[in-house]
Amino acid sequence: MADSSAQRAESHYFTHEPPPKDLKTNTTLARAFITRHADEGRRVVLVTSGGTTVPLEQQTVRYIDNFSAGTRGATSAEYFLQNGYAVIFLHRQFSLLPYSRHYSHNTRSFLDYMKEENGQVVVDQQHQDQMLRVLRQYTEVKRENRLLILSYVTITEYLWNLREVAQLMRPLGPKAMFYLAAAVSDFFVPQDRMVEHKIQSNEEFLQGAGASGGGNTKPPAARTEGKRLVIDLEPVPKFLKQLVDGWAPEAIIVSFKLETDPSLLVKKAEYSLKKYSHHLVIGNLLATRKWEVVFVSALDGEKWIRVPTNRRTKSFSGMPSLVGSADQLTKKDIEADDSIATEQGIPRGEPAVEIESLIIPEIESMHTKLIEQAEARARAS
Ligand code: 9Z3
Repeated sequence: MADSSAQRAESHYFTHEPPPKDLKTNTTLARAFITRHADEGRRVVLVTSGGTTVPLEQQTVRYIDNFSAGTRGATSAEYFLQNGYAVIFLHRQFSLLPYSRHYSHNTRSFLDYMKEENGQVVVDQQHQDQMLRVLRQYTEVKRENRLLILSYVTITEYLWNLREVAQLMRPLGPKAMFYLAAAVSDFFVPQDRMVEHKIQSNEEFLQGAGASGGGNTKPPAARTEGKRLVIDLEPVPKFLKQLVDGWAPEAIIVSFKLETDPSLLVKKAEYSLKKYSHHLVIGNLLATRKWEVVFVSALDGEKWIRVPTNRRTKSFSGMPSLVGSADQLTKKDIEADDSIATEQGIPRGEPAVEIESLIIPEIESMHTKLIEQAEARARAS
């Protein structure tokens, strides 16, 4: 059978972009983790989380990055663990981690939660309850060995890890799930168009035009022209197609679609579902992502999940006025009808609800249905 264009793009990418140095270590850890949980009949989810960098030089001083702190991924991982899953957490190095996220990347230092008492370090009274809850969950997950943490930095490191781990997850069949929350760059600098050394800004020290790849006639993708820095990126091949068709054909795949224009969100999510024929696209707007998301799936069509107004988490960059703006069906009635897949009848002043606590149970029941369907198909054949 002739190679599809997605297969050709895959093989071109992985022959030209070298694997990360720690790939073997990661795959060794992932293989042992997957085997153990497969033997125990557990569901395993690969959660991807955080941004990806696009280096401009081989000895990288400068790179392109994006906004993602990894909140979605780290928070979701905790709720998957709470729901009994084993979690492979493939995250951008130094982005948020499950459990420790409660005490990192804040305006407060973790030291602010502590005090000295009789020469000992102790957690101060007002944080005891919450920290004890988090610590208990973390300790249990560690004891049961249900969380494997792997990291990447660049887009290429991310893709290599995703492909290798996906292939290792194949024996899990429909018990494997991919939850692709990482904010993945759409554009990159191919290795053979990347200069080795730091791009010079001083015209007196300009380098020759050569990139590393012998015989490449294209100029370096990032270069100075006169006083200007010119960056000419190439598209990252769309690997979702390969994940769905080739790397993990039986797994349940949940992808995210991020937009800033409310009028595009649902259309783009539907387009993605149609194009890749996977199980679920979760659409979110940058400005409202902590309070609402839309599920687009073949199983249930379009379905909004929304945190009630009085239970929303705080967000400095969020824009409350945009909640409901991408919801073409119920746009006008959001305040009156925030009952869709949310907890109801919550009195004012109750603690904030993380939207992931609503997302994960929905996905878990969808996973259950899909596993049952796969088992029924297997029995019938
Ligand atoms: C998302 O849409 C995530 O929900 C966010 C989470 C990145 C918005 P934070 O890390 O933000 O909590 O601050 N992730 C996926 C974005 C993405 O790159 N999707 C690809 C696309 O839209 C497809 S897999 O093409």
